[in-house]
Amino acid sequence: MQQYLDLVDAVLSEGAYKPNRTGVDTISSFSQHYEIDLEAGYPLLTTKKMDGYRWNSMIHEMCWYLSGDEHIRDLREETKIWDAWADDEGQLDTAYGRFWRRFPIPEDDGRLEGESWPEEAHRWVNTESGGRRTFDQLQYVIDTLSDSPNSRRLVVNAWHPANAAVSTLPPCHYTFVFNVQGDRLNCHLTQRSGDVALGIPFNIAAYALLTKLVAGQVGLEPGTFGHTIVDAHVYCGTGERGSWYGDNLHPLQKRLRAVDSREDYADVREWLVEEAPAEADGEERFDHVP
Ligand code: UFP
Repeated sequence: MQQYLDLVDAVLSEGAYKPNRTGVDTISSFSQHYEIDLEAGYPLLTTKKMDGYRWNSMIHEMCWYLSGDEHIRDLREETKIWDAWADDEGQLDTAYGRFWRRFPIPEDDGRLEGESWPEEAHRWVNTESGGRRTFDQLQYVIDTLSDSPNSRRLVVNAWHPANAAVSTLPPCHYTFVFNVQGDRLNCHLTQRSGDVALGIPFNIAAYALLTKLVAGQVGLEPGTFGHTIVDAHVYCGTGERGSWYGDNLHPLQKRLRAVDSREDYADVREWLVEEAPAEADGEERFDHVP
């Protein structure tokens, strides 16, 4: 997928060396954007192994998002990708699907004078155990796509400031917006932080799937996926903790580690654009997905 190769190329050529909280340093660049036409086919990368366990994990993760569960008790039967973030009971404080489907509505005392929130009987409002009221953003978007496809308010937001401030892993892909042009359903994703080698290929696959699912639900064709990544980075395996991938380095990262100068990535870029696609022969890239 040319857009992905261009993205990696842009990060390596425009990016700067940047330490971060993980102790594994990155080459990082600001505000990368690209678009993919979903009508041209499903965007599953070939420069990275994406089948078998990885594909399954992506599907089950999406099912988990759609369920709105705040725990991974069902998900962890299928994939280990979220285990590290959850406790023994399967509870975790990263809330993608929970906020998609059950965004907390403040109690009365959160309102300003004269301000109103949807009433209990409203179709997108649910009352949960303990009397907490929540808002189903995904259902709102799907219903509104059917009733008013030209709406410019088709936003789903997974960022809750109070949760994000204390969460072990606040949402990386934190807001998406649907937009209809003709009979095409476009989706724009904003991601605050993107690991170009490991996370981004899954993020692309997941949102392409979501767009196809929603398009099918509301009788539209999947259109363009637009992706903005605020901090787009490649972990270069240097830093006090070395590499957190152990021996499971992406070939791109192996190349980066071999580069002496942190300023000169020209040969890595050349390899990436010219040789990496040819090397994508189904070889096992990672033994596990952390
Ligand atoms: N990351 C992704 N995509 C995801 C996800 C995480 O690229 O879907 F959940 C990466 C981005 C970053 C790290 O390298 O995980 C999260 O760290 P931080 O919270 O410091 O941005």
